[in-house]
Amino acid sequence: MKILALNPKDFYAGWPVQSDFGRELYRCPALTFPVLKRLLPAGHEMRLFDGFFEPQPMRHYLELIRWPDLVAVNIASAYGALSYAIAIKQIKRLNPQARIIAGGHHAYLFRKRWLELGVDVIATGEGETMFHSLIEQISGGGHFDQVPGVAFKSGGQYVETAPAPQIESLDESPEPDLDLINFSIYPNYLSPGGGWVGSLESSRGCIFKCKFCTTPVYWRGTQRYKSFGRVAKEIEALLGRGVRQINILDDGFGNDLDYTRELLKVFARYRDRMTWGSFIRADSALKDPGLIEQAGQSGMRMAIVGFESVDEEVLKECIGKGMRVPLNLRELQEVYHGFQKQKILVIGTFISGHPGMGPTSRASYLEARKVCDDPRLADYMPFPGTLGYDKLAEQFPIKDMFFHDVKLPIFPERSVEAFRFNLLNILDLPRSLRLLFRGYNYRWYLLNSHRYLWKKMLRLNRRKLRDYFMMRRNDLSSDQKQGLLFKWYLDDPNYQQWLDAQDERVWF
Ligand code: B12
Ligand code: SF4
Repeated sequence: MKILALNPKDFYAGWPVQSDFGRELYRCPALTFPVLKRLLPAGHEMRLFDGFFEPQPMRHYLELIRWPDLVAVNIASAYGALSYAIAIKQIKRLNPQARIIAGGHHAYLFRKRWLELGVDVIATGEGETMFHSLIEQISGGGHFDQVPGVAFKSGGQYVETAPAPQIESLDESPEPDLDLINFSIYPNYLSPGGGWVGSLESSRGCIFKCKFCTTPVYWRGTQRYKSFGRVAKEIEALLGRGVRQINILDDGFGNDLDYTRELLKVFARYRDRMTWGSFIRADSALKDPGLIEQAGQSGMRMAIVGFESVDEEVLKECIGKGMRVPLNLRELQEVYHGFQKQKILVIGTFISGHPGMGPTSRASYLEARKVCDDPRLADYMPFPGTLGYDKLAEQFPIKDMFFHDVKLPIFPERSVEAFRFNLLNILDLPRSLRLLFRGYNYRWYLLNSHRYLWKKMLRLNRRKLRDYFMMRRNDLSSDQKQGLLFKWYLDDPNYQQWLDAQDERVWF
């Protein structure tokens, strides 16, 4: 079979700021399909197209989606859901024989909805223990009910097989097939001298149970690790491909401090040939302040720190963050200075909009700015199936979370705080100047995020303006606005004809 692994183009790109703008900040290849490719039975071919980052003209894209017998997608987030839904409809129109399979956090949480939108089979968890037999069944015309960990429709009925077992150690996951990745679309941005960004998964899952997070649900509360030998082997393979920056993919990086210290020793062996970045919880750095120095000396140049809030009560009650050490603003500032000393760029992520949290104001922005180089605010996004959802949904009406745009309030009484906060961030000139003169990684990050932001903002068209003004209307609820977007993009034959007739470049 010919299999196309696909990240679709941005068919719906919110305006003026794209909701999944955050993806540019951590630009790197996902390892989903490089891992799955290793699990293919013999005789099948897989190609990967990363439409998030690869600037292919529409004509090539349309040829590409006519090519496969099977399209595989990883649907991660509500921000991208509409673009994925448009892509799925387009594949069904232009290549009706192709089957579509999907996995990932969002596909798992909304499996029934995705099946209604045209996906044929949903993988409900780990690919390592089911992908091989899924491909065998599809190519042999067999039945999906023989495959563990899938959801599909049979005779109009929804069917879900028993969950696929999880591998015990992450060393059992095959080494990613790097041939699948077009590294040239991920340029190294943490150090001068060129080269590419590569990705490394040293652990999978997370032991914490934050109320909003999909990770503990998707990975069933587990966190599994790779051995240090395996990590070193993957680093060497990446360096051999011209990679000079490694982005760690772990959701739970730093959770096991003993493991992390040893891992940093492995990274240190390669510090002359690579820099690296990672997500990390604020309390990991607080618990072991020596960790930041060790990380800096092993080549760390970027940390995305999940602060969520600097208020301990909010963290406990609204987010369920389960901090291992009490935190206060002064200590967090010290952690930030520790990162600064090591020339590690700190992107701080915060959350707003939960009904128990106060409104996020300009003062909150200024406070957030004290603990990081670049504060980013995201909406509190309660997905059905996550640990805090049911209780919250009993107390408050929540908008349909299948899709999200930062301009749509999730709870009726809230406003679009994240949208405003991130605009403040963009307009914050002193912050930009500080970044500009601090060092290569800071400067590149600043210039690249502005380049991406303005590029997307200037790509204005009639459709984007229509969406924007519709979303500003006060007489419609978030669900009604969302409904209109879906109608305009999924049910309008004029839009579909226009899309299928495109030839060269399209300004999404
Ligand atoms: C790399 C990455 C990205 C890259 C994607 C790169 C690319 N070119 O595809 C970039 C930076 C672009 C990105 C963007 C975003 N991301 Co992201 N991303 C990741 C990250 C760090 C790694 C993914 C990965 O490679 N994992 C390793 C592989 C091996 O694991 P996997 O993908 O889970 O795949 C396994 C199984 O899930 C399963 N599987 C998955 N898909 C499929 C499909 C099929 C067909 C099958 C059979 C099996 C299968 O099999 C695989 C092997 O077991 C994950 C976190 C994580 N640790 O996974 C977040 C994550 C997926 N991202 C997330 C988010 C929120 C986003 C953004 C919204 C961020 C933002 N604010 O902009 C955007 C959304 C983009 C969009 N439009 O959808 C969340 C999603 C959860 C959620 N909804 O809350 C995650 C889980 C991080 C988190 N914990 O918050 N991301
Ligand atoms: S620490 Fe991070 S990955 Fe782990 S449950 Fe909380 S938000 Fe999710």
